[in-house]
Amino acid sequence: MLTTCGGKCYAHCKAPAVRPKTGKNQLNNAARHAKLSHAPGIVPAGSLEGRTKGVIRAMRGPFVLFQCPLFRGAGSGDCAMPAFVHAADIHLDSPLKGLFPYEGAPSIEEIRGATRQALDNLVNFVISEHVPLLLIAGDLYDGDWHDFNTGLYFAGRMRRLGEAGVRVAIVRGNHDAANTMTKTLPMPDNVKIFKSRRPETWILDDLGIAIHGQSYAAQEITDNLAAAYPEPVAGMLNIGLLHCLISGAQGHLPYAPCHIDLLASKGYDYWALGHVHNYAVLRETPRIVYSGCSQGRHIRETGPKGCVLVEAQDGALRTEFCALDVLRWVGVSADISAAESVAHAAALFGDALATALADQGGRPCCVRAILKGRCGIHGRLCADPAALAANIRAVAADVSGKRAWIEKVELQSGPAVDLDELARSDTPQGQLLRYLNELSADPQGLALDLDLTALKAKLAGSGVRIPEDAVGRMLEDARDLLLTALADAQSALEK
Ligand SMILES: [Mn+2]
Repeated sequence: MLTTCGGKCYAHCKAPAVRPKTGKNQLNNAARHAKLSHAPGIVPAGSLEGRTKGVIRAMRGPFVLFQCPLFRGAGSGDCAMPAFVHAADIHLDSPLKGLFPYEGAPSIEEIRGATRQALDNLVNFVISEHVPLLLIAGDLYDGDWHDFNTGLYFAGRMRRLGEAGVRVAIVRGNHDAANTMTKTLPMPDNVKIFKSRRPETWILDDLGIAIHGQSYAAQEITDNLAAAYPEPVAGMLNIGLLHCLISGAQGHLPYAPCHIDLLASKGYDYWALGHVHNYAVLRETPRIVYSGCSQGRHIRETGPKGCVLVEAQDGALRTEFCALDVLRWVGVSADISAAESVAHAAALFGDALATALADQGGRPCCVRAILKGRCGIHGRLCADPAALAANIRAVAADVSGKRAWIEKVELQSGPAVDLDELARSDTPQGQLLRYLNELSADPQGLALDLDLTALKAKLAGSGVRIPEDAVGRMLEDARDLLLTALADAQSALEK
């Protein structure tokens, strides 16, 4: 008989005995994988008819074993747990940006198709964890398919999940909105893509899960989609699946904007969000989560990327971030104030790189090298950026065993002189510094006659902004170069 657990446990007590329709082998597989803490029991099959569709069906016959393959083991608890995986922003077949090959860089072959490999990692993870449900919260595709291979690849992976008894719920986001995708392919039965006209609810009776979702009809959805999401289904684990920007977040396009309190007030248990590419748990109760993207694509997407494993037990949710990325973008800062030569600066960076790589699980990394500190050779570093980059790349190839790609070297160091004292001095350097200080006190760049109007017009609507301190930083670079040139001229005269 089906037992109950006082209503504390989501779904488990309502779970019918089920088996994959493809037969005995899969039932055996599923039973082997299932790690139920409840002892098997027997229920009449007639009680199992319901709205359950897809690959899972109630067994025919008068009685079936109460052996549900769809729940992960409960461990020490007294109820089996419905579990699911939340992913988003897979951007399948999106190119990686900012990787220019050079001698000693990792093999381009290894990282080609990184977004596909990350999808494979996701599929393997879902199967190996025996999770019955995968959610994808928008931007599965990067845009309209170049050809059908992108769709065929995805459908093939979904078929593999279907064979393992996994269902997949997908909403479209701004990148793969209904009207931007001109090509279509039928997806296997285990995949549900939510409609874009209005929010709908997908009820998975056997899991005790209700998923509410709505796809983007067009790229620029500025309505608050969440506002129209339906009421929660009583007695089920309710999940909101949504591609949106929570108001207040910076640096992202404001699509389907909504306030976090609105989501919290819906009465759902979990909000699976997409759009922001960083993993973030915005609220614990109810759990409101951005899974982040599954593979970083450029240097603004640094750190581990992956998915979220969610388990429900005794009415509470437990979430765990799991990395899936095959290539990681990392910013590595090194203090080079002790550097006495370009090679020495590169060696100091190599030490910092070795430390940073130890945390990346052995995967190849794309590294932005950031050099900081006041040092005597700062001017030399500024004057010959190609030599600096070559030294850094050589050290990186050495330290990483050709597993680290130097995407760019960013020099944030400064000269090892007291600039304030120098500015007060009656020297050419003092005069120069006083003039530059005047210029930097003029944030509009009027004295420099800087006219950025044309540039700003070109950038309008692209989401790219000119950093507010750009002029200040240019002046600092000019200062360091000029001070180096003056020092060089001085030492040449003294010789
Ligand atoms: Mn995205």
